[in-house]
Amino acid sequence: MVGKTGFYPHVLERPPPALPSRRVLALPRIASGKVREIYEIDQQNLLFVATDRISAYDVVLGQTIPDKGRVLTGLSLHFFDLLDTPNHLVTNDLSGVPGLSEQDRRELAGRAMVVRRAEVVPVECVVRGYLYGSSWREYREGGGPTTEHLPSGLRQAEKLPEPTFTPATKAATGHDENITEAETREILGDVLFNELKSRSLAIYGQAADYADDRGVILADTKFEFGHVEGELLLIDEVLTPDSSRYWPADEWAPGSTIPSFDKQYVREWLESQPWDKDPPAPELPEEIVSGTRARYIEAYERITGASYNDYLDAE
Ligand code: PZK
Repeated sequence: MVGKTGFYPHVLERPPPALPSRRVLALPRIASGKVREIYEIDQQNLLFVATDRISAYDVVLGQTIPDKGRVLTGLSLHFFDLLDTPNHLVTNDLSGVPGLSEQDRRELAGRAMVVRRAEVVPVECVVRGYLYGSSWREYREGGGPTTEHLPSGLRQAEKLPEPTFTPATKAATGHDENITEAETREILGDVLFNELKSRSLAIYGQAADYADDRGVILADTKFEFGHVEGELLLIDEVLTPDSSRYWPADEWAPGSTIPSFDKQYVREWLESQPWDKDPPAPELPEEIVSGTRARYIEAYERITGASYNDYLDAE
């Protein structure tokens, strides 16, 4: 897609400061993921930070993608605003966050959000509109938790008759594990299950229609929810390329693999290397880093319809 619609020289002209891979702020860190971190501000509020780290084949690479964390945060903010669903966002204005140095504020600008601290629901709310990834593997191998409600005869990447709610849990290995509807109801109870399913399907439907209008397919996505004072809020990052599978509509055809918007460049280069997918991954050449950065920025601009430079300038 970048190859067809071009690079963004006006964006690439201004290389941003690269985010050091794992900065420790003077705030307690309460959670650390492969590419994101959560710090405690106070009893009610957390600081959610998207770093520039990137993972591929479940391995965090040694190089960062400058601006990736800002692109993902910009997309989350865009969708929190667009979706009419209660969420954990308090503000992206960090001026009221105590204990940050001037350097912290510069580095965090555009990549951090103040969010309400919630009681996290222990199930990943995955919605799929297309048959791909782990669901396609289950289907091809005779069926599994995500294929319970599917007809036979579907092909890889085929559009499902209707979007499906296919929850997963964080297994001890750190990998997500798909679970059946019965297992999910066991964990959540029927009332919460039904609420999460209808909220997740409604949000997916709204976002998929929105993406469709921009020539982008939202193949699947993963939501997380949490409770604050009895209210069920959408939390975490939302509808980013890290939590979702976005495809350029003109590159979709059922019956084959589809190149993903953002990481395809990295994956194809890694595939061309003699590497067994055990860490560490081979070092990315500069042109793969800059090409991947351009694709994240293109994803931001295509999905939001706004200029990434304008996002940076507003921060
Ligand atoms: C929370 N995670 C997952 C995300 C990580 C881990 N609003 C919230 N309140 C309480 N807890 C969480 C959230 C949110 N969002 C989310 N873990 C805790 C996660 C990012 C990085 F290391």
